[in-house]
Amino acid sequence: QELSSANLRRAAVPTSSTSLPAVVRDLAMSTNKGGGGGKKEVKKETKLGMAYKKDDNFGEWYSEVVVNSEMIEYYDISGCYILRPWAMEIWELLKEFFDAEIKKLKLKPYYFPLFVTENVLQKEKDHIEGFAPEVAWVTKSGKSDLEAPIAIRPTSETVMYPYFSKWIRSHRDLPLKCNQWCNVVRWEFSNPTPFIRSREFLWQEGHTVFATKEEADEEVLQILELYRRIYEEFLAVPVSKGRKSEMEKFAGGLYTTSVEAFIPNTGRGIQGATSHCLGQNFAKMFDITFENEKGERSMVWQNSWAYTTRSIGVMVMTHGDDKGLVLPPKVAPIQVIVIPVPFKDADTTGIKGACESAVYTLNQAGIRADLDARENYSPGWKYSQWEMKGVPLRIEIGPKDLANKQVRIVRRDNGTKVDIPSTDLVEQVRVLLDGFQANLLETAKAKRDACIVIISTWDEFIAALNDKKLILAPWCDEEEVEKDVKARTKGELGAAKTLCTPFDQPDLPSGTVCFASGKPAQKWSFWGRSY
Ligand code: 87F
Repeated sequence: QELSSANLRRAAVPTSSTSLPAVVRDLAMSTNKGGGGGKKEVKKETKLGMAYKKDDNFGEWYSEVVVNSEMIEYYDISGCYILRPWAMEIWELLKEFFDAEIKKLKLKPYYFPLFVTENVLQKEKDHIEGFAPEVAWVTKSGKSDLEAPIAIRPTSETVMYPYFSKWIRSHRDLPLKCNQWCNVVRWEFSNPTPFIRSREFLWQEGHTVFATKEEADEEVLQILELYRRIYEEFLAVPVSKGRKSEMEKFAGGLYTTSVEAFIPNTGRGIQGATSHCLGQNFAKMFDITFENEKGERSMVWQNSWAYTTRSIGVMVMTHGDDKGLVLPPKVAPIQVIVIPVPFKDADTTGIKGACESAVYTLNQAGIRADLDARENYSPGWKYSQWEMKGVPLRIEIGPKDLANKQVRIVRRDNGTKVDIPSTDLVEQVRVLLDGFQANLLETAKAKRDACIVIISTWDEFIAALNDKKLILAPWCDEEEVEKDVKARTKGELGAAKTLCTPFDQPDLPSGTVCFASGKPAQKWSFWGRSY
């Protein structure tokens, strides 16, 4: 099993390695070299599993969770991280869902090169200007300088669109619907955080081309709905769909929609994914035109949209607790971990057989179950490790369970235990997993909703901001006013800005004024600090 064999081997030879999961580190430092060991010792070790608490030191807690759960290994280039199977398998499950859905929308898979010439990148210069400091360049091969430096894609508009221009000739070539799964590099300078802000990350980028604005508008929302489903149905993270302000939208596009999540512990909003209508800006820049049915030259309408591995980080922040990660069943690489609990002279072989049979039965039913049969670890030690990795359900089978033809199931989210007859295994596990998934979303939504405050004045706004709230405020929708709010809230924690204008708008009684300018309010918008 990948789980920890390497770490376990390392643990047997205690070193100073700080990259070991805390439980393994503690084990390595304990006097009991055998691992597992006496009951007392195990208890002490499992307690030491997590050094930080979510409510006490959120930043350290987060780093500890992603490392100890074996999702992430830190790398020796700042802002770059190793994604281990526990993270990549989640990414693959999300990808499987999203790919199947966009296939229904007739998206085709592409792969464009990683590199782009300076010349082409500059074509987008109006919009690239703000982003320029983040572009990474290759200037040498071996010891010799390249004839001209080439950039590593921070996004692929400039890589793709010259070829869209070449491929699109007539209305019969439309729509063109392209999606690629790849890595991109943005050399960020503000504090890097695994998944949330890294210098290289994984994403899908969709780029589509239509003959009419109506088709483009429709697709923007279809994709946004898929992003909502990724967050809410898979990651159990509540999000708000909405539209970005003129200041926060992608400057190269016509309008930007997004799904926005909120992290109660830090009081920060976080953009979950974006779906842009690019309008005809890029069509002009890259000369993407077609001959319409009347035989006239016409400019295309374009969209682009993306979600990234950041989504995994948002999920970790939302559900994790002081014991480590908590995974929603729909994305858990292992949904059920089966642990034999042998006792002194009990029928060890019988217990192991019952465990194997439980795993087999669950796997046959399409449930991701696995057996932890490692003999050098005590059951208690295994419990903590699988709790740290966030596995939703743990099944324990001991002598009493064997005799009674039952299994004990323990939930990761609330620790409740139930004994169920082995004959009902699949049915009961299904019910528990579904309940677990629903409970995570409900709990997260209740926590998020408890942070939303509706304000009407500047004083209320500042009070709510200091109180780490997600602020819903009546706004005049003027760019100057958003700039002004940014300037007036600038500080160590970062300025407040609009997160989005939710599509789901509360009533706006006439006469309502903007909280910041006193002018007539045009809409309700979410405001706050953000990632
Ligand atoms: C960083 C460096 C260079 C964001 C950048 O959102 C360029 C850029 O164009 C850049 N950071 N952007 C905007 C990306 C827009 C758009 N691209 C396709 C998306 C979705 C996927």
